[in-house]
Amino acid sequence: MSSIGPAPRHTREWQSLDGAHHLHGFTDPKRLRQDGALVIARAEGIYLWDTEGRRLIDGLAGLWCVALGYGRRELTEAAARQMRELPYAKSFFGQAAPVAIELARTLAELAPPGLEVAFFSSSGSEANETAVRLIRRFWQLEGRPEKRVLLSREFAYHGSTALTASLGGMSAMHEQAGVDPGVEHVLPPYAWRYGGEQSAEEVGRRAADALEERILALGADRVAAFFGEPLQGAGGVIVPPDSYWPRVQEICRRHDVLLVADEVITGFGRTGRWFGSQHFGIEPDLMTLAKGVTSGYLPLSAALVGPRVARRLEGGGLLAHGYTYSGHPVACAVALENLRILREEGWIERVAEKTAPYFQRRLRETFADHPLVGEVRGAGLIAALELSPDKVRRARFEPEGSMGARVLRCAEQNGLLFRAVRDSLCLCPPLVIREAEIDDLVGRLARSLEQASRELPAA
Ligand code: PXG
Repeated sequence: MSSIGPAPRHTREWQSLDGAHHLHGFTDPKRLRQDGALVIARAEGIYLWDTEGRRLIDGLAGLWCVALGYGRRELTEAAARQMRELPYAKSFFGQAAPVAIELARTLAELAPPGLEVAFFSSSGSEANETAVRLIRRFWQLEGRPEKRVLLSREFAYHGSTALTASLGGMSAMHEQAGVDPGVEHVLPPYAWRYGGEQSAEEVGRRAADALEERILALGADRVAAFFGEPLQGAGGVIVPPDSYWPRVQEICRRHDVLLVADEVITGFGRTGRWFGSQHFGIEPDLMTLAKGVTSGYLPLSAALVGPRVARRLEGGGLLAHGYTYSGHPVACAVALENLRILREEGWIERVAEKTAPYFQRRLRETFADHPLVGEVRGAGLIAALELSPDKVRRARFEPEGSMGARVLRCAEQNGLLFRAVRDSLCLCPPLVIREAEIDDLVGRLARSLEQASRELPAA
């Protein structure tokens, strides 16, 4: 076999080179040097293999993105074909590649009505940056340039660029990146954490009302937009109750605040609908997309713009915004092929009808009564187990996150990867996961939770 890529090395050698030369995102470098990176060599379906030949279930679909799972040859071939034909084309100065135009048309067809115009970029962060740029331009053109404040929620994740780190609601990121004075955060509809005696529906109404109070306190004439993930992924899979989004929608309309749905995780079938907005009944003015649009095989993202903003921009002259890789033809070709497969093979219907109900039921029947599991929450093929040392009092582990990290370590030993956010174990497997594989995942998770709780000091 001809060799592609770097010469093989032993795991320890990879780890030592990695520790010396590679700075990782969301990783403590010193700790990584001690522990050594988990070096992944190859993947197929929902499984990864590390350089020791160990097989692991990818319970987070990479980083919430590998919708079709690994090893889909059609995606590889679409990329190779496009690379041979036209490996690069810009979208600046009125140019475009046919694949970029075709992808924009396809997204308009799949998206909720009205969201018919796409601005392409390469990451979720850039798509949200684009949304901010378009929103600011929109209010300028409306003759209301003082509408500039951006609202979002605690525990939101909207990216890691200088502005989107502020736009998200992650305190660790705020501590390092600062918070832009033009961004404000409000209460999320996180019933387990903030509910107390209140029902989830009441917390949903309270969180929506908190948004309105902030708009009123700032003055609606200063507020440009509200950004929200239909359900909050990286914040710990926070699923809003039914009371939340209709009220938020109504508040945004009444105060003329643009509503942006960040569908970077929830887009392309994760909830069992094409978009989380459809699942929760949201009618956003703009929508941002990334991750699942290419199943993560290549970087591509988009901001979709609804009719009100699109019409304004149309009359606004030159749009002074763009990225070198906007509408990159190879990424667009992979996205088109990924969307074709999702559509023609009926994966999203399968998630809605079969896999998601099975996944949610198996998690609930296995973990809901576990003494350390305060709550099992989720929608579609995304879920979290919120761990608590005393679920009646909804106590938190000390320090917060310690138990989540411990279960995660046990799970890796048991051949399962997922994400621990504080003490919420977050699962987001590829959409192509089968029922038997869900059983396997649930079994490994249960074993890991048992092992981690046995390590707990006696109360
Ligand atoms: N919006 C949402 C909803 C996301 O989940 C982004 C925007 C930013 O996308 P890019 O492509 O710029 O990374 C994301 C990304 C985590 C974690 O802690 C989650 C993401 C990224 C990094 C870490 O689980 N999601």
